[in-house]
Parts: sequence; C-alpha cells; structure tokens
Amino acid sequence: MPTALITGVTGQDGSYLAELLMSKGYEVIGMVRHSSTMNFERILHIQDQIEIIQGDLHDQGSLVNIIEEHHPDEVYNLAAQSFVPVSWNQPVLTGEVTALGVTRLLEAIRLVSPKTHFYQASSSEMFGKVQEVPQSERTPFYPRSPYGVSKVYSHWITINYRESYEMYASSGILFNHESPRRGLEFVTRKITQGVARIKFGMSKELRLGNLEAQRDWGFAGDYVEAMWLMLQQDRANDYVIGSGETHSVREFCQVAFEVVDLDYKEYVVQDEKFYRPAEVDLLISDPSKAKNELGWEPKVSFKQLVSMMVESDLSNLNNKKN
Ligand code: NAP
Ligand code: F7E
Repeated sequence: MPTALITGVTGQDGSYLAELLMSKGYEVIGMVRHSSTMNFERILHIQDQIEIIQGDLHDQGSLVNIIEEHHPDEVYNLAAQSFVPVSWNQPVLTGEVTALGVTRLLEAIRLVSPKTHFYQASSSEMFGKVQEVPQSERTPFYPRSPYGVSKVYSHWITINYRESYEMYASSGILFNHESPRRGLEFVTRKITQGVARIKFGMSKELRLGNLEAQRDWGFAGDYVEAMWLMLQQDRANDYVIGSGETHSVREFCQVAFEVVDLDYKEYVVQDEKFYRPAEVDLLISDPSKAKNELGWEPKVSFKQLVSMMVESDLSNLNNKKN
C-alpha cells in the first residue's frame, strides 16, 4: 500500500485529494497545524480513515520528524497562506509559510527520504500581470501580490531541488479551482453563499470588489486528479492545469443569480473596500501539455460548477434553518 503525506489536508484541495488517494488504495497521512479549536470541517467524513499528525511549515523539526517516521512514497505540499488579500496585510507570514515553508519541507525530504516524489502547489497568480495570452509553462512570471511572489519562490526552489539533487519534484501551476468546500472569503463562494442568503431573505445585497477581473475557473475535484497524475510520470516536470476558458467576476454573478431566477444587477453592490492594491486582470490557461502528457482534461464545465456551488449553499442554509 503506497503512503502519501498531504500538507494542508484541512483545506479545500487537501480534502478532495485525500478522498482520491484513499480510493486508489493509499495510506493517507494528513498534516495539520496546532490550533486551539479544531478545524476539520472538510475532512470530518474521512477523519477516521486517514492518519492525522501535527506539523507546521514554520517548524523544520516537525517536518523532519514526520518524514522520518513515515517515509512517504509521495508528498503533496498543499499547505499555504493562500488568500491573496491577506498577503498584503501579513506579507512576512505569507513569505515564511508559502515560500520558505517549501524549502523546509524539501530539506526534510532531501535529508531523510530523497526518493520520495514531491508535488508543489504552484499557482496562476505567478503570471499576475500577464506577459502572454493564454499562459503556458513557458510564459514568464510577473506576480502582483506578496502571495504571488511567494509562489514564484516556491516554484523555483522546487525546480532547483530537482536540478541540484535529482529529486523527483514536480509543480502544478493550477489556475483557480473552486467547489462547495471553497473558503467563504474567495469570490466564488462569497457569491454563491450570498445568492443563497438573498434567496432565503437573510441578506438584501452582496458587496463585492472588482467585477471585471477575469479568471480561468475549474472544479477542485478535477484538479486533484492532475496532481496525482503528475507524480505517476517517469520524470518530474511542471504542468499548467486549467480549463482554457476565462470568465469575469460579473459573469460568475450573473450565472449564479440566474440559478435562483434573480437578476444580479438588483443585488450586487461594488465596494472599494474589496479592491486590491494591484490586481490580476486576466488569467486564461493553455493546458495542452497536461492534456498531451498526462491525458488530463477537466470534466466539470463553468456553468456546472456555478450551479453545483449555488445548490450546495442553498441546501446548507436550508438545513440550518430547519
Ligand atoms: P486552503 O483551502 O486555503 O488550504 C490551505 C491549507 O494550508 C489549510 O489546510 C491550512 O490549515 C494549511 N496551512 C496554512 N498555514 C500552514 C502552516 N503554517 N503549516 C501547515 N499548514 C498550514 O487552500 P486550497 O484552495 O486548498 O489550495 C491548496 C494549495 O494550492 C495552496 O498552496 C494554494 O496556495 C494552492 N493553490 C490554490 C488554488 C485554488 O484555486 N484553490 C490555485 C492554485 C494554487 P488550516 O486549516 O489550519 O488553516
Ligand atoms: O479573487 C475579485 C478579486 O480571492 C478572484 C486563490 O486560491 O486563486 C485564488 O486567488 C478575483 C480577484 O481568488 C471580490 O479582485 C471581486 O480578481 O477568489 P479570489 P484569487 O485572488 O484569484 C489563485 C489561483 C490562488 O492561487 C489563490 O490561492 O475576484 N473580487 N470582488 C473579489 N475577490 C474576493 N476574494 N472578494 C471580493 O469581494
């Protein structure tokens, strides 16, 4: 039975990846950081089937101990401070976790278990002020936030460990991926929960920032399959993972409100509070390398994703009401 370590197992992607790996017969070890209150909402249903261990990307010793104890065949590094606006308020913390944390984990693997296959969660935020449309593995980076800058560092340190030490270290440059498990502060979930609240008469309006930003959105459940496929290849490599389509935040609102037969223009209010100091205006992927080499393609369309998220939030609120 292969063993996989997932950092960030309590996050959106961690929960879907744990489910996928278990379905493939892996023994899954999930690393969680200490907190005074448990934050296992996304993994409650599988908590008994995975081994939960404590560790933190800030703490080198905890990472060495975990790798020593488990010698995992595969490590998926999904842990990060991943919310872009927070990265301006806490740039040093974001760099410590999202950038340097990756070096700590790579060092632990290099010293203790150098044959382990390593996956790094790179991001389309690295393309930032895009230098090319669409963006592929060859597009130069121009990050626009401390988060994006941290992800560029972690991307290159992953490549550097591959080239310096012949470690099997791959990066997935994933475009935005969403689901009913998405954190409430990200725009898609903020919109779908907002739609459900308005439908049930619990809110009168939805306050958002820049409605013109365009993103290449996909379903997280599809994207964790690509992570796994990357670590099954003969050689480590880097892959862009996305849908190849782009849609504006405004369009997301329109489609989400249409699911409950409402017109977004009557409820969405633009609020400067949610504008960013530097915006990423347009992201659209060229995922052809992943299609050709991994045989990966997304299954859930944009409209299916929006409907899935709205329906889920309607059902969540309905259950709470009853
Ligand atoms: P998420 O929901 O924000 O999950 C982040 C996870 O990291 C959580 O489990 C969090 O634990 C953990 N974490 C934070 N700081 C940590 C620390 N110091 N030590 C150990 N764990 C820590 O993120 P996601 O959407 O699942 O994304 C997964 C990864 O992919 C992230 O690296 C993200 O930057 C990257 N990514 C995401 C997308 C996307 O669209 N979702 C696209 C490209 C790349 P707590 O539960 O304790 O907070
Ligand atoms: O913003 C605009 C905002 O916070 C998307 C992370 O997973 O994907 C995610 O980063 C867009 C931006 O995601 C609001 O200005 C408008 O243009 O949902 P988001 P993100 O910043 O694209 C990448 C790939 C990651 O790697 C990250 O970890 O929506 N927007 N109004 C808003 N955004 C938010 N959050 N809230 C608003 O009210």
